[in-house]
Amino acid sequence: MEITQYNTDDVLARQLKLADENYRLLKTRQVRAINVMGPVGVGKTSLIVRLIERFIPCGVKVAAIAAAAVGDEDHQRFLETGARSINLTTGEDGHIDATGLNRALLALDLAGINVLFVENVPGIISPVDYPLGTGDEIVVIAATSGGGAMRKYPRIFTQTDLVVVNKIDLAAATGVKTETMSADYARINPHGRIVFADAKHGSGIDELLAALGFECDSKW
Ligand SMILES: Nc1nc2c(ncn2[C@@H]2O[C@H](COP(=O)(O)OP(=O)(O)OP(=O)(O)O)[C@@H](O)[C@H]2O)c(=O)[nH]1
Ligand SMILES: [Mg+2]
Repeated sequence: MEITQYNTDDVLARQLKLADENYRLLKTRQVRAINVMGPVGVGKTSLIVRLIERFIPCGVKVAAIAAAAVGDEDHQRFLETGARSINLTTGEDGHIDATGLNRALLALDLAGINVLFVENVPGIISPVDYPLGTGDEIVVIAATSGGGAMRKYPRIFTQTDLVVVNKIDLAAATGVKTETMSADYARINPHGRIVFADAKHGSGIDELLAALGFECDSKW
């Protein structure tokens, strides 16, 4: 007789249950949580930092969870903004899972927090398979990676209703066309919204805030 160490269905069922617990915990604490996914180096941390810089003067209390295989560079960048932050060491995992987020939520002081950013492990395939219970999701890609991500790896884009194409200041260098990317996304996800940004110089941040439904005097 052959037995396996674990049943994949059990593992997935447990992740879904924990994601649901995370969702309920965040809802009870009135925290709006945003899972920020996307490949390595596209500007996830830079965009989150830009958003935090806009939230803080509006009186919005922000926390951010940084995932890192090793080290805590992004966590340090979040702390520099004045936001509350926690570093989640993810080792060899290609994603944050609901268990990891649950631990981070319990370790993080959520009292008074209105918005929580969760910067996922870099990737365009794996993170979307692991529901976290965050409620909101953003996929970040960069104009520097060429324009084909949505055509070649459509699943994350069909499942996520907000895409940021960052590093748009470098689009001329790579020949990426915003109209083509908009058309690709509209084909894959007619309900989705696409925002073009340059986190280095601060453009597109207003559009991103609007896409998230944020106004300075809004109560989240
Ligand atoms: N030119 C340009 N550079 C950018 C932009 N956004 C980020 N960068 C730069 O790109 C590099 C990576 O940015 P990060 O914000 O660390 O990217 P990330 O996606 O968080 O990276 P990982 O966490 O390592 O996956 C940094 O040197 C940023 O200064 C942009 O819009 N334009
Ligand atoms: Mg980062």
